[in-house]
Amino acid sequence: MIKIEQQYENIYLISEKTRYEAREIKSLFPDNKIFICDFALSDLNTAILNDAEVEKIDQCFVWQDMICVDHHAPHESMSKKISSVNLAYDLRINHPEIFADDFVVVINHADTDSLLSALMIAGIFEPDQKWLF
Ligand SMILES: [Mn+2]
Repeated sequence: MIKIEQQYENIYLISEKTRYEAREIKSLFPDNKIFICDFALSDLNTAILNDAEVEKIDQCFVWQDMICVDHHAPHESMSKKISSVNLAYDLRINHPEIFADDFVVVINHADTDSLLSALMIAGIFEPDQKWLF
């Protein structure tokens, strides 16, 4: 059972475990638009590995109405060295329209790329190139 460990503004740190299904995250925030930063969904990864058609916005996969800002996806676009911060930056710069309504940001750990990508997606930190890797 996942639980919310910490909340700051619209950023939620959930308990860390090895696998997450999309529905587990959605059940925590059933009424919200959800951005996931810097961790993977196992069912999304399965779809990617099976070459399923998965919608993308910029370099981020859209899965079960959630936008996954995560560089861990098993996809060729992520095989180069890239940080979730870069994905967050590009999304913020290129797609301001998807941030117009209320939303939540979900992270499952609190290292640098997780926090920076979440702060940028949440709109608390302005996107700045100095944080790119
Ligand atoms: Mn991380």
